[in-house]
Amino acid sequence: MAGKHDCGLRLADVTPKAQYFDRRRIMAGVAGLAAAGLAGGPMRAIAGIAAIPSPYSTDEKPNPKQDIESYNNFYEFGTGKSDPAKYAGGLTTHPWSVKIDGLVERPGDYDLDDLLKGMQMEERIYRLRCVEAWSMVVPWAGFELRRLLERVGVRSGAKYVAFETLLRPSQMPGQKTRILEWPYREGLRLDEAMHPLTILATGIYGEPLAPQCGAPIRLVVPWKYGFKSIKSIVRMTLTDKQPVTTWNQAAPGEYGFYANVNPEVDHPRWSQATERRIGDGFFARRRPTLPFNGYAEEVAHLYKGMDLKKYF
Ligand SMILES: Nc1nc2c(c(=O)[nH]1)N[C@H]1C(S)=C(S)[C@@H](COP(=O)(O)O)O[C@H]1N2
Ligand SMILES: [Mo]
Repeated sequence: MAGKHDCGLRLADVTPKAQYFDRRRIMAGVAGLAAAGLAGGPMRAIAGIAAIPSPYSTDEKPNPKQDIESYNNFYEFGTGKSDPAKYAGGLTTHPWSVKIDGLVERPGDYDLDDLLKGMQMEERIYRLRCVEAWSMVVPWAGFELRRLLERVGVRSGAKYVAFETLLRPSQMPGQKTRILEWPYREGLRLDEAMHPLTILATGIYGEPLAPQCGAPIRLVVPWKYGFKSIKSIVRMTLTDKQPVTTWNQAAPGEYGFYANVNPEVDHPRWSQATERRIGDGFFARRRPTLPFNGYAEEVAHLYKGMDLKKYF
């Protein structure tokens, strides 16, 4: 997969494309930087979304944008890996509203542009490990979910965050089938949601998310299997009950609520001990899968005392 999208490319090397700048978004990012005292600091991504680098990024080589935007799981557009790229182009992603409700101080239907105002964007280069045993490295642009939760105010008693994807069968042809129960739902325990590794992403390679990647805003939880990283979010609900989640509901014996990447707990139909890195080539050696997808140092403490074979 070498070529012009090949990604020894760092965001700093991307030629600024002034004509593509979403000026409002840039100004929001710059305002955020100034507020954080970082203006003039080591800002890397200037091709669309102003995002500062993060110590949480891996130094593994990111997959080319071409891989990231052409090999997808987004069942709202079909079950094939190339269906999302083929059919998601018609999704209207602006304007976009996110309902935040349940146990919050300031519930409401928030316009996404307003939510993003003043939000410090960061580049987070994370491994993404799908439960199907393939993986990629993605340079996200986004912000910590906890920043948003702090802004809306989590009320005492909240223990989980439930997430929902857009329900719009007219633009999401997969929703006319019953392959899953729609809308797609996911959930996190509150401490998982508040963990600094957990982000809401709005971009990849410093540019707004392609629709097949979950535009305009998606969750990214790098230590969990990819299906937890719900796309095209329209609702977040703070709740005291463990949320019903789509894949757990579809096959509880195969997809747990926790879904932490774990090489020692196999899927009933395949091993989770190794993975195929997209772009490695068909004959390449599979890579060992790491506990918590390599983020154990940051997150293992969240599950202290839990039987991870039971709470898979
Ligand atoms: N709404 C929604 N979100 C979703 C999915 C989906 O089908 N619908 N697929 C999940 C799965 S299984 C994975 S592996 C990741 C894939 O993200 P990517 O296509 O950006 O690599 O998205 C997750 N988020
Ligand atoms: Mo996945």
